[in-house]
Amino acid sequence: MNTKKELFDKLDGQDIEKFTITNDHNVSVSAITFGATLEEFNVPGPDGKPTNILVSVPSSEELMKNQYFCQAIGRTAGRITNGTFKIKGQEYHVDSNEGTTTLHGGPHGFNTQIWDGSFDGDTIVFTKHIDSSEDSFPGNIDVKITFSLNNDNELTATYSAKSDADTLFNPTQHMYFNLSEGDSINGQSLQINADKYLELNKDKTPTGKKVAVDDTPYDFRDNQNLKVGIADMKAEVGHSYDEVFEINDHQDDKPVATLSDPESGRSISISSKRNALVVFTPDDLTGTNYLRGKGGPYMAIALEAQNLPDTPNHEDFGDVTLPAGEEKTYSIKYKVEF
Ligand code: FUC
Repeated sequence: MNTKKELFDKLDGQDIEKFTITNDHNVSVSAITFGATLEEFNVPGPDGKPTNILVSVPSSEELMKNQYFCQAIGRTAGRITNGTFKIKGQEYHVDSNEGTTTLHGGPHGFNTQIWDGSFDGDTIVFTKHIDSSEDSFPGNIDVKITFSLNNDNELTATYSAKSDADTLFNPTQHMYFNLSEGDSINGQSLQINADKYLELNKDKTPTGKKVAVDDTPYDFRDNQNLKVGIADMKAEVGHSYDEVFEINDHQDDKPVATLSDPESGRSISISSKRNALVVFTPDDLTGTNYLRGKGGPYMAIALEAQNLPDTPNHEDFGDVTLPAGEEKTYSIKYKVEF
């Protein structure tokens, strides 16, 4: 194992640092202090040469303007209807950033923050104190995000927070993957351990209804080719994937989803105790060159392990409350094979 710290660039006069961990199999992970963003996840291919399997934006300035590319998301992943929710009967309104909706923690979410970075042994550690006045959520919070890589080729992201008032905490990493050497995900396939997905309103907030995936393009239980899935979605639903899957109860050591690319032989399995996975296959990235200098429709797939969004506005969505004075930690593990 090997670690390296370097200057990535500058944002508003502040240094943005880049931290890299490389394991004994030539797999490496790099994260930058702006947005606690994963810049690189280099994984060897058939010829042994590592390729970055992430969409990666070359400057902090450009990253700010883009679609959360591989950035940390918090306090709450996904959409909160009207930026409104109740905790213990008390109603809160938080800032919106998509019409009346609060998306991915709002306008001052984790992805907009410059984090304090360091190494703890081989682990990248990002910390930040976020004041309630800054992001409009109740409670001043201390957040710690870590990224570690081991010699089993597992990248683990952890998110811990402690607040001085009851608040919400539902973080994720907005990963965008393309496992191939090419510029689209068409040949790749996805398996998801989900019997149900969420019905969404036109503005993509949940209606509260859970729908069975049986006999629909939402059925990824037996591995589905993404090109076929996207074509079926367009024909049957009218758009490509931007969906929330409810993850079935599962054993801790069983992945919730696996993305694989038969051509390069690479695969990535995602393990987490969270009850949701967001799948987003953007068709509007033409004109960007964030996939190894290329860009275009379906150049990557976003996979976001999280708790169901818009909790606590739906009774059976679970609980993402962070009670005052308690520390909560979530983790997401990405295991690559090649
Ligand atoms: C996903 C989607 C959204 C959005 C964003 C970048 O989580 O659900 O629609 O565009 O990421």
